[in-house]
Amino acid sequence: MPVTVYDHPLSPYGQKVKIALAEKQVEFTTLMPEAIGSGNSGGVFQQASPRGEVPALVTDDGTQIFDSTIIVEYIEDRWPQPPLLPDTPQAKARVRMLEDVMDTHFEAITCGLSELKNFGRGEGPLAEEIFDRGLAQIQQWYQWLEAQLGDADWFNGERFGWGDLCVVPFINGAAGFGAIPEDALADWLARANARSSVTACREAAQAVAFDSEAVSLEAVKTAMDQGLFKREYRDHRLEWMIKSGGLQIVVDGLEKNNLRFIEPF
Ligand SMILES: N[C@@H](CCC(=O)N[C@@H](CS)C(=O)NCC(=O)O)C(=O)O
Repeated sequence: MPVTVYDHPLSPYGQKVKIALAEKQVEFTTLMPEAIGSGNSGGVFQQASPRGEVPALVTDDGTQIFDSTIIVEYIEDRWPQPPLLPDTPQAKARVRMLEDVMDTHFEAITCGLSELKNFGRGEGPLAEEIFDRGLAQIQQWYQWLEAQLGDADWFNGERFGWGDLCVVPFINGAAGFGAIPEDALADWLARANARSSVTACREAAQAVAFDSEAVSLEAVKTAMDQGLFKREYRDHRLEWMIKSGGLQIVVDGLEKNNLRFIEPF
């Protein structure tokens, strides 16, 4: 059954899905939706993911799924071996809480840092202040994560699994902004990054990040002004920007019409 993942290599959510499929040895192809980030992609992707978010999973039996958590749940049900979740109800719940924290609280920070650094939101000392606040928040989450890991080799328990694939893409993203983990978390990251499923995602992300270095911030800002990007500020992202001091950034984005919320679909 051919499996297609609509994806952007820099999306940590997309990476969760690709790591899960690779760990299960399920073959898949990736497609980058046209005009991703504009809210106007259209086609099969938009049908599968009416919020216009990557990842979306599409198979030739008509399966169309959006949201990384729901997709990984499908993958675990559809291809149960090897299991990605740990065995006990308590351990499963612990992993699901970890995933929720990474998907909402943690990603809100890295997404916000990207808005400031890569998309040119905000300017001058305020942008720098918000950026530093984000880095400090990441350090607090690193402490929480270290406590979650304890003495174990893996967040999932005895073997690499869901508890790890839901953390590693986000920490690699944060490290890209200079938030490098230390001690036990650094050791865990090195172990996780050594897995071929994770290495493949990092290489794909680095290839795109390298390309985008050729694109100047000025060019990105011009594209933003022309409405070519309309970035989604759903849920936790909006909360993060406001609570970290960026209310004016939200107001400016609404005025320039280069950020979006979800409409009924
Ligand atoms: N809860 C969703 C979040 C997916 C998401 O936010 N994806 C981002 C990329 S990291 C996206 O596609 N954004 C589209 C946009 O900004 O227009 C999931 O787990 O899949």
